[in-house]
Amino acid sequence: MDPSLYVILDRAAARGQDLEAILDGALAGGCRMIQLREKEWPSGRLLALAERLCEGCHRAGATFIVNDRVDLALAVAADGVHLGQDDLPPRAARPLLKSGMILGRSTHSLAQARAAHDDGADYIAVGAMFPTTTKHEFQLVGPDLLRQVRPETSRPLIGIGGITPENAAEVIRAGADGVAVISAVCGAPDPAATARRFLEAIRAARDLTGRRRPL
Ligand code: TZP
Ligand code: MG
Repeated sequence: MDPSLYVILDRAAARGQDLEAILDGALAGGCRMIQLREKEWPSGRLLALAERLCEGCHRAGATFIVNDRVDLALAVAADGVHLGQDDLPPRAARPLLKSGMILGRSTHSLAQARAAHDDGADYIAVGAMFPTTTKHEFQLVGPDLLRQVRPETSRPLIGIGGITPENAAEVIRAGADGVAVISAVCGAPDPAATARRFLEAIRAARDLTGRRRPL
């Protein structure tokens, strides 16, 4: 997996824009990690779209992750599942997954990040980095929490929340291996160009930190 730019496709954030078109743009712009996040539609309604998005990712050599729903991730043969603090904990979800599937975990404190590591999460998302209008009741932890978590794990760390091409470098410099973004790409007039701008900023920041991204 290459979490440098992790684009989260969210129908609500896309405001009527076609998620498949956003996916194509993100992939054309160089993104290689995608998540489907849907908080309203039931899984039966989401299945066909999830299948098409998964196929599109795999054609491009990108990783496809499903948010919240282990059953849907398995049904579409996704590469993994992303679980928040209110979802199944990794130790309960892991036995349900096929071998080799990626399990990502959202965290909002040092204690949660340590627990995610100890529970075997394959990557750890840390947020919110900056204020966001996408997630209600977000906890603003800032890049400072990344700086605290970084020495504790060599697993991929991914910053999330309010990240734009302008502030992505700050997140990488704080120790993230990548940035996860919803509105900056789903709401962009040109998702491909936006993805390119993100990746340029991320690569430039990485050159300065000298940190290699994990494989
Ligand atoms: N978790 C913490 S902040 C957030 C999530 C899902 C929302 C990120 O959305 P955006 O639009 O990139 O700020
Ligand atoms: Mg969740």
